[in-house]
Amino acid sequence: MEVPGCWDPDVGRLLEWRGQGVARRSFVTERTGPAILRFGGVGHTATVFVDGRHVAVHHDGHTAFEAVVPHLTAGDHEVLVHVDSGFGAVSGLNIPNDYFVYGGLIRPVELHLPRRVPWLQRVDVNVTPRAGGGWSVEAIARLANPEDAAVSVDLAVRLCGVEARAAVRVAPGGSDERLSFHLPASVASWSPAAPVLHWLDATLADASGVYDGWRDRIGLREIRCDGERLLLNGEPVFLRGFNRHEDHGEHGGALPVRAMRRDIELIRQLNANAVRTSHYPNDERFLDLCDEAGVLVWEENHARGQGLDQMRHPAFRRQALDSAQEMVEQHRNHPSIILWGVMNECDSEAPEGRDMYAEQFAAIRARDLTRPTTYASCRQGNDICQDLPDVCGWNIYPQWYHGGDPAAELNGLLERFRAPIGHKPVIVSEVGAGAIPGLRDPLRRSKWSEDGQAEILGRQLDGLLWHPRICGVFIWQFCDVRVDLGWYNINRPGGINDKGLVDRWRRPKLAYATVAERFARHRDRIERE
Ligand code: ADA
Repeated sequence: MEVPGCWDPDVGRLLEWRGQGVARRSFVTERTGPAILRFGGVGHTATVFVDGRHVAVHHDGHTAFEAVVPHLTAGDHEVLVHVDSGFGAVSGLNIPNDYFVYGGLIRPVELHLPRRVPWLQRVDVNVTPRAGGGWSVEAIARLANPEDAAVSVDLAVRLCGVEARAAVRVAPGGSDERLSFHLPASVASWSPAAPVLHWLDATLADASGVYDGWRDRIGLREIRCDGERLLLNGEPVFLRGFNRHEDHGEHGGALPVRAMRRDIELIRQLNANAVRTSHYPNDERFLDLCDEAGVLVWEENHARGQGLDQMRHPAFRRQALDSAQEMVEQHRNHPSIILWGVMNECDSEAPEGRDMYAEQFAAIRARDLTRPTTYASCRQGNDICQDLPDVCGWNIYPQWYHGGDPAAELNGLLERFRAPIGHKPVIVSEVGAGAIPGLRDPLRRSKWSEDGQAEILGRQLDGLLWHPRICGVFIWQFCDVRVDLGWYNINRPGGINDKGLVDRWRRPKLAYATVAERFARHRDRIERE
């Protein structure tokens, strides 16, 4: 099979295969030294062996991991990845769900053969604006030290023509070293209108010279809550967004970059400015494209719709927390990410669920205080966690799953949650309606028709987009997605969640024009104000 790729796309003999598989590949090294295998995402549990020796295990297909072999002799080698896409004991996050859990090496795999084991593992930046202009930058270098004794090294970080250096003593086991410096106001900031990116370069040197380096692309921008508003670089921002699954009629869950690029083009043509990575951390290459295009991202950890029983799965708590932590640690340098979300529609009614929400928000805040936190709830009146995030997100489906006026439903929730939310920003994190591509109804009333979807979405947006209390609406959803077999008969004709504005091959439905028009009108009026 292709890597990246999934073994169960829409056609082929493995269409229904849920379970175990083995990927095997030989490679040759020309000199003896360390080898690092980096897996962008293996769906969903990977156990990695090099030359028959176990080197790594990782749960969940939506975050990256590394397998390090400190000493590989020159010659022929074999990497073998045991992949498990099965539901059951091994994974608490992957269950039969309203999307498809694809199996295989769904994101890129890299083999690095450095001269020595890297000490400079990564550099993260915290960027904050300075009073009077310019930016304060804190660069946090994660250093490894596999020796038994402390070692002195010179750390240097360069960004936008400014260099910061320090002589640091790295304790055995490693340490985080922080360098702070300022950038002048003349350095271009990052915004959706002008998404300027800068290279950050870091090096590590000892008496023999530079022996390690790190390079990453960053952007200078600030996102924060200000009462009921979200401010981007000090200005209120309204999120007109799409929920997007990594799913495609041709590529399954392993989209090539050209397909990701196309999605971003379509999202921009729809006059949206934001994407929610429902319901898992996304491929880093998609986040890179969002950085470049100035698309704002609500990224969330993996978990969708687990009730209390499913949250009691012995692996759920640990794996959901790992997913949140790995997401922040791996993606925090992406300027496009402006919100960290957790556990879509899990049990936020029970005290046990509340503990898990609180634990995940604490873990995120311990790693990154420069972005607000959020989660999308469908528990409406019974939710007991609305006080926990910085931004509240509500999934509502007026006119689709039940009748009712969209603005009245939102007002009801605002009233109900008045005390716990106070003046926090509120986002409608999901709203939408389904349509079977090609099904038409000249009366625009029939459920599942393209006309009906356009009609309902129009009404939903007319009721919500202009509501003065909210700062964003995310439509469910950008593209149709395949669902698990277990969901086939729950309002999912053809095994598809068909609330997409485009189908699984990105062909637009009628509602495409409706949404593009509403979003454009909203954008133009906000810009005029
Ligand atoms: C939910 C959920 C989505 C999807 C959607 C729907 O609110 O968060 O994953 O299932 O509803 O289509 O009903």
